[in-house]
Amino acid sequence: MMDVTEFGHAVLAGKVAAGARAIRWLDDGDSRGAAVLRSIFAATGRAHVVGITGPPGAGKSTLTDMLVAELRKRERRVGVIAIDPSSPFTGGAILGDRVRMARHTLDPNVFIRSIGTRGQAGGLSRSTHDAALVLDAMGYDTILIETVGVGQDEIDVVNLAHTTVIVGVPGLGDEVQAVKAGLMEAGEVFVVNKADREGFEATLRQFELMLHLREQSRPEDAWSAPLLRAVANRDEGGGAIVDAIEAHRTFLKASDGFERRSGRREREQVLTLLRAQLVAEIMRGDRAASILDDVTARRIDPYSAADALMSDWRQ
Ligand SMILES: Nc1nc2c(ncn2[C@@H]2O[C@H](COP(=O)(O)OP(=O)(O)OP(=O)(O)O)[C@@H](O)[C@H]2O)c(=O)[nH]1
Ligand SMILES: [Mg+2]
Repeated sequence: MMDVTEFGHAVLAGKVAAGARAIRWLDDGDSRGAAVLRSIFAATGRAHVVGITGPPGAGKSTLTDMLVAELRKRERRVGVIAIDPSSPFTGGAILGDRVRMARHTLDPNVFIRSIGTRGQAGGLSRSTHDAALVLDAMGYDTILIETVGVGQDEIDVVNLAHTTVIVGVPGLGDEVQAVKAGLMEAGEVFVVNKADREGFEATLRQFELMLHLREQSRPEDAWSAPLLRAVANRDEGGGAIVDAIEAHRTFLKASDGFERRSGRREREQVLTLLRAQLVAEIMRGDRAASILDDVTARRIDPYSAADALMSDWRQ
């Protein structure tokens, strides 16, 4: 059994087994994960982190697979983090993703991990971020994070990225349309996938209009988000999407945007960890549990309960 320092070296040397173990430890909250992270952190901050998001079934995994192929043509080393959504739309996505990305599993320059969301309650962005750091330390140049754009957790995950690709498709119902409106704010590269499908032109025009309105509403924005088309299951459109992703990286690098985005992410991580530690500490012990019972029984209101817990903790 390697000690933690050796693990750190193995991660930095790009050893897949060590990386996978470190990600698992971090995900489980095992203290060895934090120790490995400590020893690799200084070497991180190089990878370009790219979020791929959109409604369920939009073809995100198929598209991710296509982007991996395109990035490999350009000799980039690629890490992929697929979020397995607990969303009722998409149960069992992991197996599908494995199949969809199967052509890359033997490529030593591609590393694919799935992260589960069940029972994570807000911890999804933390474990995704940790996994991205490990992949970064392992020397992957580009890290693609696939997530379904349905909930706040998923939007938080997208906020981890330097560059976000929003994937739309023809023929979405009103419900998903609303989700899309929320996502429109976040993206830097837009793709309408399934360009072979009926309704494609109409969807493209909707996106054009939304992007036009978006540009008008933020005249100070120097990045003009491109709108691209793809037929991911036929490997069509990947070149232009990777061009756009890399152009955005160049754009960020031309100012201090790249470091600023990563820096914001790390600082938020500190706050996330602090919140978790503080809550755990404050809630330790029987008295905290009995105050919560009092809230359940409506003997004390939540504000008074929080005040009581804080003042207990301060003493
Ligand atoms: N016609 C057509 N089908 C596509 C295209 N891209 C993907 N598909 C199919 O759409 C289905 C869903 O693709 P996925 O890649 O699993 O979609 P996803 O967005 O990752 O799905 P979830 O992760 O479950 O939300 C699969 O059957 C794909 O083969 C496309 O461009 N055209
Ligand atoms: Mg998928």
